[in-house]
Amino acid sequence: MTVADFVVVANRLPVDRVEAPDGGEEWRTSPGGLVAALEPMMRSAHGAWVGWAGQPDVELAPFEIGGIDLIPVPLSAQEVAEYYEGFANDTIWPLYHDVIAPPQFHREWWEAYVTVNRRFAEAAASAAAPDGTVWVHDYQLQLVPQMLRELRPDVTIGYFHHIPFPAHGLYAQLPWRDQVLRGLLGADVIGFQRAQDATYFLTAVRRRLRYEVKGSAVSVPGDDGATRTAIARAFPISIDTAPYLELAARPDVRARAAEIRASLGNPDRILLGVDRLDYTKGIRHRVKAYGELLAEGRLDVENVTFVQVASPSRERVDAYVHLRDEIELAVGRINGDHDTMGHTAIRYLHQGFPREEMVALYLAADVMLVTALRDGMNLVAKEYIATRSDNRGVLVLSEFTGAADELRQAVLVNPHDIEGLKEAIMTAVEMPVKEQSRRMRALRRRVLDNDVAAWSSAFLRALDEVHPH
Ligand code: GDG
Repeated sequence: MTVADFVVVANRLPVDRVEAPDGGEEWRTSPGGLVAALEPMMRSAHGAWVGWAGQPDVELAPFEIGGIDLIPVPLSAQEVAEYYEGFANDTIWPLYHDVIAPPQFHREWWEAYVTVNRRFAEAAASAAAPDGTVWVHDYQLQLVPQMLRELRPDVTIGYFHHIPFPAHGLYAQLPWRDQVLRGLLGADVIGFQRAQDATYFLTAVRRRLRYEVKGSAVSVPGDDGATRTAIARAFPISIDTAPYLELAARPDVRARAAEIRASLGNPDRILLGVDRLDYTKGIRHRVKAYGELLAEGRLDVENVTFVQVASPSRERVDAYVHLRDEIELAVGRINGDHDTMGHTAIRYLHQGFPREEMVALYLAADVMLVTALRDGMNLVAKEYIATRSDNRGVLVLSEFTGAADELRQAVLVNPHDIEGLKEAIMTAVEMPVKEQSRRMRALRRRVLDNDVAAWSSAFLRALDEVHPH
């Protein structure tokens, strides 16, 4: 049995099962920013990661990869449908993203969520060393902090919420609103992306549970009559900048960027969108605005192309199936109306790509369109900025992303306002080089000085202040 001083708990283990050279299967670490941020800590403290391996109905023994102990939590196919696709992705996700899609409330999904959260809490409780630290991640596991505290009152517990926390009027719709607040308050530090998210959470705590709140500190009453303090505040997440800087400087990646431009007919301007195909990302709004600019003759396919990468996501959830149909209908119409033999209006790619190709796309793009209707942070915006070492390029950024709190020199937009979005796209397309570099310089400073390592150390420092060992 693994006993670790530092335990990360997340829905997914940071590994993917891939085909081995001998035709069998092997594990490969998935190159997420979270792994990169936590890796040094995982190695220096004896670290373990608790999570689902991604395959239903498979029981796996703990294993080690790259110096990190991985502790798989099994999920049955029914639990994947009810806890993950159901409660996490069809109840909490839409509710917390301002009900852009209607959240589905089902009691069986909630029961599965409780059962699975308990399984994660038990796995973390057995993995943590006496007086160890456990860092729980994201909306799939909101009950784990309290469940873990009951099992292991000696451990220090952090929780980070990667998505928005909604205003009280929306949060109050959740039939299990009090249980979820109590679940989160099991943590010593509850981290959010933006100050606004922390404020909404603290308002819900005050209004629903009537606990005393002073600044970012909540007095949480215990069974024994004593109270403990939980801190709720913002820790804006970032990216691991080093691999983006390296890839952006690599000659083969730069050559690939030039090749992409050439294969699109070397247009004067390439616009780019990169998103999981998700209704929160505002892909329809950006396609609509762009289509109108073409129809009005303000943009011309002879010299402008829009590349939209929409990587497949949550394909078994109904709302995502409908969204894909809507977007593909809109893209098909615009291309039908405006394509010429040599030029396309929208190059739409419903595919995932390796990171090298993503960086080549970022390098090829003159304008990056991030028009989310609601987004916890949006890392794509930060990745684009990190790759722009020549200080060229323009980021169009929705006000409703966490990133907008930090990236003030972007062209900020309200994506619901289609006329405003069209103006923002034109401003970006026509922006003089001098203005581009003035803005990009400031944006790059912000992103390079505040990378994911700075984020994780700020969070762990706050945890240490509340619960010093
Ligand atoms: C959640 C919150 C918050 C996408 N397609 C491909 C690909 N990606 C990569 C991007 C980026 C990541 O996936 C997406 O991160 P985002 O932040 O943009 O959005 P979510 O997936 O919704 O993430 C969000 C985040 O958690 C972190 O806290 O910022 O608000 O919703 O890194 O580059 N990567 C590759 N191929 C693809 O096709 N290689």
